[in-house]
Amino acid sequence: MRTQVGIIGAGPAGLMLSHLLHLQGIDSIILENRSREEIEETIRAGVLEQGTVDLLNDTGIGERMMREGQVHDGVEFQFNGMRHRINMKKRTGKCITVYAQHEVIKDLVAARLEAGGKIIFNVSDVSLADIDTSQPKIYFRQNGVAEEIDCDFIAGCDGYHGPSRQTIPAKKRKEIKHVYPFGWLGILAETAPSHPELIYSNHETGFALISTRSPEIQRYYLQVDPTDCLDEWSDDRIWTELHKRVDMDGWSLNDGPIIQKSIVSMRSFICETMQYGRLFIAGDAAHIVPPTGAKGLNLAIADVQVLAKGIVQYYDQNELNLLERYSQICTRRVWKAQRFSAWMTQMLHRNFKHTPFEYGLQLAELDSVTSSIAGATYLAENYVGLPIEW
Ligand code: RFL
Ligand code: PHB
Repeated sequence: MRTQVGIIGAGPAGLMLSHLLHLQGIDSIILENRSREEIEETIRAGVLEQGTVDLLNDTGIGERMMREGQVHDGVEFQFNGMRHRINMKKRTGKCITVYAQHEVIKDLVAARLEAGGKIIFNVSDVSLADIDTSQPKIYFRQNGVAEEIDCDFIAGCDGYHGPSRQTIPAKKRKEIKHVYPFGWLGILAETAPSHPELIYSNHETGFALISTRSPEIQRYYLQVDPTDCLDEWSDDRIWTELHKRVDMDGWSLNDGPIIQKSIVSMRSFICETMQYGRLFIAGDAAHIVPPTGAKGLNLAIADVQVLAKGIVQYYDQNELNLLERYSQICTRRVWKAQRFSAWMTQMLHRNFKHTPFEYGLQLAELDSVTSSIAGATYLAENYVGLPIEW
């Protein structure tokens, strides 16, 4: 097989890249090691930055998001038994939209297939070769049969565990990691929304986050020990903890049947260089942020916006300038998102090793940010998404 851009991974990064390239007449093939059903059902992110929403709309795939997604002008922070609202719209002119990642995936897959795009699902043994030449290759197996794709560029959009990043020689990549002593237990519950906006709560027994998915399904998260197992968290224990961390005088969280639960650990990771030869890595393949800032999917989409523009510049003008700056443009913005995500994580989670003095400072920081126009504007600017600095 031959294509202009070989894309590994049908997550938000790979699918959006293929879509953007297609709109500019550039051909790509996506290789995905899971099935279509699996990628369309995996529960992950929920918050889309304004820039992500604008891109989906501008490229013709925002219709269902505009119908079913929920636009939030503000976000709430709860601590010391009080709630404080940050009006993002007023502070920045921008909003966030709550629309599940797997719905974005469904919309992108449908758009690619409808336009004749090629996504090969259920592949195995993907490996990359000749990435430092002008004709890189991807080897893989489909139904057990060995196949090869020759391409001009490879986009490694295969998440943290995919093979792309590992293909960059170890000496040429610097990997920086940080592990937080926190985990998130996430649930989907069948009940009506409890509150019109997201609530991030710092309670003395731990962090909790109230989010939503639809008028019928709600998404809640609890800070847990990252080594906890799901069988230690009965539904009763989850509801007791959630109520304790978010209920207030005269307000109680809606509960209902729990239809999904999972635990994730929290870490930051960044690979410094997102390019080697003709290989460009994007999204979680290149960086991971803790979910407290709601940035992961949005960073993946921003990366491929830069990459697509660089590839278009190459084919249109035979000019490599933007592609050569890809890594620098993206990592600068990724570091800012890392900082914001680490800040939100540290400010909102209960660190049980903290002294009473450190806990007091943490609450005072939340108080300072939410009670100052400058503080609230700063948080809101980052939350709704920073611009790409080309
Ligand atoms: P993905 O989504 O992991 O997609 C990578 C794809 O590559 C495939 N793959 C391979 N394919 C072929 N061969 C191989 N050898 C392969 N190895 C892997 C995988 O099957 C997969 O389909 O990466 P991408 O596209 O970079 O997207 C990143 C986002 O998925 C991720 O950052 C977000 O989900 C993070 N995240 C959030 N991001 C937000 O922007 N807003 C949020 O509100 C938000 N909330 C979250 C989150 C992540 C969470 N978890 C589960 C870690 C909440 C949670 C709980
Ligand atoms: C979600 O709705 O899944 C969600 C919301 C906010 C976050 C992370 C995840 O910070």
